[in-house]
Amino acid sequence: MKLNFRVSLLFVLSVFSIARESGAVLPDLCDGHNLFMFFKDRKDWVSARDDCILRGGRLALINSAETHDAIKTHIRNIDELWNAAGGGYWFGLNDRDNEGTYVFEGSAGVELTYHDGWCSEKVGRRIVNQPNNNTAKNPDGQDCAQLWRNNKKKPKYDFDDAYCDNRKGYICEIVNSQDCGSGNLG
Ligand SMILES: [Ca+2]
Ligand SMILES: [Ca+2]
Repeated sequence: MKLNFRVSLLFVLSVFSIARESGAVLPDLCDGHNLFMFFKDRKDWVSARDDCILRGGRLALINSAETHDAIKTHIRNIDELWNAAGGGYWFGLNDRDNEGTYVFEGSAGVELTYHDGWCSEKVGRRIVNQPNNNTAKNPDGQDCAQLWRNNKKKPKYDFDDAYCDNRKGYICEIVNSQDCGSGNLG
């Protein structure tokens, strides 16, 4: 079944003032039930998670090609989102508790079942696949997932595990949002 993703350009800001006390106002994305909110003020992963919770949501759960493609298209269509702050956008996927076991934060331990989202690229003759738990800059490795910009000319926004302390933009998701129903201005 094809979800009806719609861009909701939120011109009636008063309706959303509680959810938007801080952070730049950027166009949201609605899948008919859940509202995906994009933020370019850079935060580390935990701070981004906490901000999403304060807004009544969670870091986004992206566990299907459909959702991933809709978000990628949304980012590509909107100039402000194209240049990701910090080189990518945090979302809810992480392996902080158990290395190599990826779950979604705020989703009662929902595990990753959509594995095609990970970035895979050719570097010279090698294929580099994410997640790689890179320890070059931190011996603890990489335990928080971003949608990785990855390429200046043709951003991919595929999944990459990154250092949780890095400061990036982020995507919150409000489940069954009232702003995502008949009141949506999309
Ligand atoms: Ca890891
Ligand atoms: Ca990585």
